[in-house]
Amino acid sequence: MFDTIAAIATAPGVGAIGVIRVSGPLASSIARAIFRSGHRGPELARRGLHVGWVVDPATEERIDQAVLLVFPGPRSFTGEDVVELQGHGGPAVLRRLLGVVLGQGARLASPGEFTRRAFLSGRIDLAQAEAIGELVSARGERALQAAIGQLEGRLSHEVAQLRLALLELLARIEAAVDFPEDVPELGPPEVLEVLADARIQIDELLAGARAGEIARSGARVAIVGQPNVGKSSLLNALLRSDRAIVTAMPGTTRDVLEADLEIAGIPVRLVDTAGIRPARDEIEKEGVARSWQQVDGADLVILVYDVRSGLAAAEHDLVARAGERPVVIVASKVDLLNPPGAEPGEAQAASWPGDHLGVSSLTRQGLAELEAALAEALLSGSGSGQLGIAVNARHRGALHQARAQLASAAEALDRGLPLDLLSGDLRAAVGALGQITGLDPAEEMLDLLFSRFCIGK
Ligand SMILES: Nc1nc2c(ncn2[C@@H]2O[C@H](COP(=O)(O)OP(=O)(O)OP(=O)(O)O)[C@@H](O)[C@H]2O)c(=O)[nH]1
Ligand SMILES: [Mg+2]
Repeated sequence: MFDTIAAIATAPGVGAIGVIRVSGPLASSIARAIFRSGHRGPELARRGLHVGWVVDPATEERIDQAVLLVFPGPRSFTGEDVVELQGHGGPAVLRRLLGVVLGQGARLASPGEFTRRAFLSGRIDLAQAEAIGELVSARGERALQAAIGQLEGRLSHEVAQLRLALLELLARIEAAVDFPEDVPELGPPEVLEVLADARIQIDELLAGARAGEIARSGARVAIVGQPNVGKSSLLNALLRSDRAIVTAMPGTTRDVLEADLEIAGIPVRLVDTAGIRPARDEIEKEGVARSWQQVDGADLVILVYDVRSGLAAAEHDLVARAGERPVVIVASKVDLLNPPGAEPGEAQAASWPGDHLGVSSLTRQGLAELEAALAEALLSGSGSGQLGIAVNARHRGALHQARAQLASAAEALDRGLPLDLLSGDLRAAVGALGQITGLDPAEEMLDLLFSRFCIGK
C-alpha cells in the first residue's frame, strides 16, 4: 500500500484558480478533516463535486473558499482515492492549502509521482505516461498531435500487436519441440516470413522516430551560401521581420544569427550565416569557419544561390559537407529575372532546375512553396509519423534492440540451425518490445523517466 501524496498541480504564480491534488488511502479522510460544506462525512467520500470552505482543522479558521472534487479509486487518474481542491490561484493561499493537507498526514509528491502511480496501478502504460509529459511540454502543433496519439495508445497498440505475433511464433516453436507428435511442423520459410514482417513494422516505427524527435524538440535549419546571395533577406522574409542586417555589400553577415519560428507546426530555429568565400580578414575568417560548423549542427540545410549566377564549386562543397542531411536548394532573387517593363517571360520562368526552389524575398514569390518543402524535408521518411505515432529516444533504443534480435534469429535460421535455437533471440525481442509499454520495468528507469515531470503531474 502506498502512502498519501499531495502537491500544488497548477503552475507557480498567480492564476484564476489553483489546484491541490491529493492521492492515496488518506485522501478522503483528509478532505473530511479540512473541508466544510453543507455535506458531511460519508457524502464527501462519494464521486462528485462540493463547494465549501477549507479550514484549518485545529482552529476552524477559514483559509479559502474552494471546490472539492472527489474521485474514489480505482476510477481515478492514479487508481487510488484522489481528491482535488480548486482554490484561488495565489501563491500564498495555495501554500496554506497545501500546508493543511500535509498537516493531515499527506507527504509532498515528487515530480511525476501521480503519473507514476497511474502507471503502477495499470491505469496507463509507460508509453502513455511519457505522452502525458510530452503533452505538457509540447512546443508546437505537431508535437501536441503526436503526444495525443501516444496518449490514446497508438504506439502501445502497434507494439502490442507486434509483440503478440512474436509470442505466438515463440509458443508454436516451443510446442513443436515439446510435443513433436501433436503439433504440425513449422517450416523455416513460415518463420522467416513472420520475422521479416516484424522487421518491416519496426522499421516503419523507427522511420517515424526522427520526425517525432523534430516535432518534439524542433529542428535546426541553417541558411548557407556565398556572400550577397540573399541569405539574410531570406531569413527576414521567413520571419516576416527585419531581424538580420541586409546590405548590397558582400560579407555583410559575419556572425551566426539565430531566430525561432514555427513552420507547418514544427518549431524551427533558423540560423543565418556568413557567406562562404576566401576570407578577407580575421573576423570574416572566423565567420566563415562558423558557417561550415553550422552545416554540421543542422537538421536541414537551406543552400541559397543567386539565380543569375547559378551553382558553382562553393555550392557543391556545401552539399558535400551536408552529407546525409536534407538540403533544400533555393535559387534566390527570381524577381530580377523579369525586369520591370518586360513581358512576364515564359522562357525565363524555368531558369532554375526543377528540384530547386525559385524564391524572391523581395516579392515573396515562392516562399510558401519553400515553407512546404522545408516541412516535407523535415518530416520525410516518417511513414508512421503520418499515423501520428511518435517514437522517442527510449522507444527507439528498444526497437533497435528488438530488431537486432530478430536479425540474429533470421540469420541462425539461414545457417540451417534448428528452430528451437531461435527461442533465445525471440524471447529477447519480445522483452525489448515489452519495455516500450513498461512490462516488467526496471526501477531506475522509472526514476529517470518520471523525474523529468513537474511536481503535481
Ligand atoms: N531584388 C532582390 N534583391 C534581393 C533579394 N534578396 C536579397 N536581395 C538583395 O541582395 C543583397 C544581399 O542581400 P543579403 O540578404 O544581405 O545577402 P546575404 O546572403 O545575407 O549576404 P552576406 O551576409 O554578405 O553573406 C541586398 O542588397 C538585398 O537587398 C531578392 O529576393 N530580390
Ligand atoms: Mg547576410
